[in-house]
Amino acid sequence: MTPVRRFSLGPQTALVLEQGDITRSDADAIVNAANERMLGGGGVDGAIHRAAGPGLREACEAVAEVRPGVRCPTGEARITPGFDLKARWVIHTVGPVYRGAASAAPLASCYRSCLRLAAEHGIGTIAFPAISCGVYGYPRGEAAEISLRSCREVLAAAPELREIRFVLFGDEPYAAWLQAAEALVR
Ligand code: AR6
Repeated sequence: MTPVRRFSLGPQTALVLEQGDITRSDADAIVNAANERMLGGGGVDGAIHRAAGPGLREACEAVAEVRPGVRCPTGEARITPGFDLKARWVIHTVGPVYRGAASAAPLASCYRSCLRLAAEHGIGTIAFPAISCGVYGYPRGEAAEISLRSCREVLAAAPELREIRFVLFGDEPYAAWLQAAEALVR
């Protein structure tokens, strides 16, 4: 059995923590921890591109560059269809490379930007990975707290959002999010 825990993040929004592979999620939108070029990479980004098929790469290429080589600046988000995924949408965001306390604001901005896009598209369920917690080196416990605080802050602006899920890959990120939720959420 995959570990799953449910919490309530607001009057209409559930928080679901689960351990697993986000590419298999049936959420309306899954979030990709991308890089600024948005053309794929390793980790969850590579897994999402493989599972979504070549259409995702083409859709990412079509996203306008804001400056040479940058389609999505750190802390921002862009949306594409999900192609071969169960999810209808992929929301690509770019977390910060961890550099201590200065990284908190851009990480919080990722979560807010994703939920803003979700609200604009009437998305009911969104699944996040542990943004920045892989090669970008963010300590999991700090990232978990920032993620939950940021999501809770913008809930009021996303009235159609019924469920925010975190799909955590492995025991350690799952344990970090569970600890943060038990401390911060009812
Ligand atoms: N499902 C859910 N989570 C996953 C999966 C999966 N299938 N695969 C890995 N993770 P990372 P970052 C977890 O490195 O730190 C890429 O090359 C992983 O265990 O994917 O934001 C991009 O192109 C970790 O907990 O993303 C960027 O260049 C979390 O996802 C760069 O890495 C994030 O790890 C972004 O680095």
